[in-house]
Amino acid sequence: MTKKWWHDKVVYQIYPKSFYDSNGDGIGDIPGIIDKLDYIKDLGVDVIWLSPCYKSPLADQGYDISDYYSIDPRFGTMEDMERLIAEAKKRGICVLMDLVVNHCSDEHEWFRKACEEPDGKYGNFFYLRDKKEGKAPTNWRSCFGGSAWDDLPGTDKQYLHLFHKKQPDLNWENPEVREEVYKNINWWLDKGLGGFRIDAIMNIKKALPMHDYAPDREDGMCSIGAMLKEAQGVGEFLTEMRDRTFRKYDAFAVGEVFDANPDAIDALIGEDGYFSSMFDFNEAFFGASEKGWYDATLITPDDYKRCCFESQARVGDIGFLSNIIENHDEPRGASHYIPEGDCCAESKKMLGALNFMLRGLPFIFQGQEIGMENLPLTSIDEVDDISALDEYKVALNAGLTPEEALKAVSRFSRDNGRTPMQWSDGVNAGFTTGTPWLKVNPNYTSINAAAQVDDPDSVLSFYKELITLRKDPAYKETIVYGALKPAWEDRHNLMAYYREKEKTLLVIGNYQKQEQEITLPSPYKKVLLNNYHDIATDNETIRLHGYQVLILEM
Ligand code: TEU
Ligand code: CA
Repeated sequence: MTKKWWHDKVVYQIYPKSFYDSNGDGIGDIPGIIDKLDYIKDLGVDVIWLSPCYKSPLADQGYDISDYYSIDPRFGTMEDMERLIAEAKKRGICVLMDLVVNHCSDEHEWFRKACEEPDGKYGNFFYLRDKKEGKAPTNWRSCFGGSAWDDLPGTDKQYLHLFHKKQPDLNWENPEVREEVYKNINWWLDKGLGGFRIDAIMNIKKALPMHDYAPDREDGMCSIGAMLKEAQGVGEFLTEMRDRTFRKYDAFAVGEVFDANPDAIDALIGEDGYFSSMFDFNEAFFGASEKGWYDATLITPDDYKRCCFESQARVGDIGFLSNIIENHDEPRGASHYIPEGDCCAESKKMLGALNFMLRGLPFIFQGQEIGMENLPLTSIDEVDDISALDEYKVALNAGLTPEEALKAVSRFSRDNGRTPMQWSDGVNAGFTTGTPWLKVNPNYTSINAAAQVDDPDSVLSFYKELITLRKDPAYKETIVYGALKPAWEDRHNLMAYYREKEKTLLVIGNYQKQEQEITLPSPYKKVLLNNYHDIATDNETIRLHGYQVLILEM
């Protein structure tokens, strides 16, 4: 395998709106990120990914872009962005932006022009169709609820939006659209970006001609999954995009790929893949139900282990997954993957280490490194996330009581990852001097960065140790390139695996509160990391404490 500059990196995802507010308007901003670069540097990461901060009406918090060439004034200016890239570079950190090109905003000038002249040039930038007997052209349900079609204002046509109605899908079949996208990507790469995280990218190819699919809920509609499965030829677009943009710059590109076909791994992230890497969502999507969030099955430690190992086996040494326990769309990993009632510093460290040591690129979402947790909801009025608001309705329609529906939504609401970063135990967790745009998690008085930064036993210090270990010249080759082999795979509530190359490392997590004993096949040489101060062992038999995690050199 040819070595690439990004193979050994650790990425930190920033959700700008909730990271740090530099001017007291309650909204995090780019100057705020610059203020915190030393914190990021100190953590040890070398790449930051910014969720969108382009000009946007923020109908979907920036994933609805109205101008790809400017920064939204709420986040700052283009000069701020350039300064961020330069200041990051001084610290050896490179910046990735979010590439959102499946759709734009209905406030983008392309869409406005399409409304003015549906049969003109810009009409062909979107998927416009005539109504079918007065109804939507197809029975597709948008990802955020309701029909994926809405009236094109001022016309008798409808336009397609796989997401929110303020996110019209771009017509990738039109070469002019693709040219616009490539021009924009290169314009940003010329500014010195390291690359992009690519949003909802597998959605760009639609099955044509468009038609109905079997309804999967009582609303008579179907999720877009069936259509996407039928769509053929996305690879042609992705190859073209790669060759016209990323490849020329040796940029890093990580795709948001759901439902990757196991036969397509090589095409996606192999040596000559469309992307450098793609996220592993196997754990995140475990238990999801066609019916909605209210019907989801909760994941257990054994399921978590199985999902991780399944993904690892599928990818093998073909390429590099990007491993996450959370992001801006997911619940907090600590709340989601640790059984209820067991969330504590030890279990958070265990989960962090088990995920971080997998083969692939570790991604850390802002706040994960201090063990931030889900936001307890007291009322649906506290919810901002458009997806959670829709799922609340879905749950009520299915007959759940408002209390039950709120509970279901609480568990998965995308707001969980979007509450302001908890910097200190000061006012608004030190995030803003104004009124935060989204409620601060009340646990900030105990969970915050200031309290952890000088505490060697904190979750934050543990993450720093994990990053230091990944960069240690003695272990780096093994941690980055080594094969992953599961150990004691059938043991209940135990997740363990070897990483093998120049060295043999054994990662062992006791995924439960109770102690658990294991007998090593041979004595270990060295303890590289331990979330407890001791190991109860005679070197071959180890009595693991509850949620103890060990990284051993064998
Ligand atoms: O997410 C794509 C996507 O499919 C998500 O909608 C995901 O299934 C959902 O959030 C789970 O609740 C990307 C972005 O990450 C997300 O923030 C955007 O809302 C979406 O694209 C549209 O741009
Ligand atoms: Ca601000």
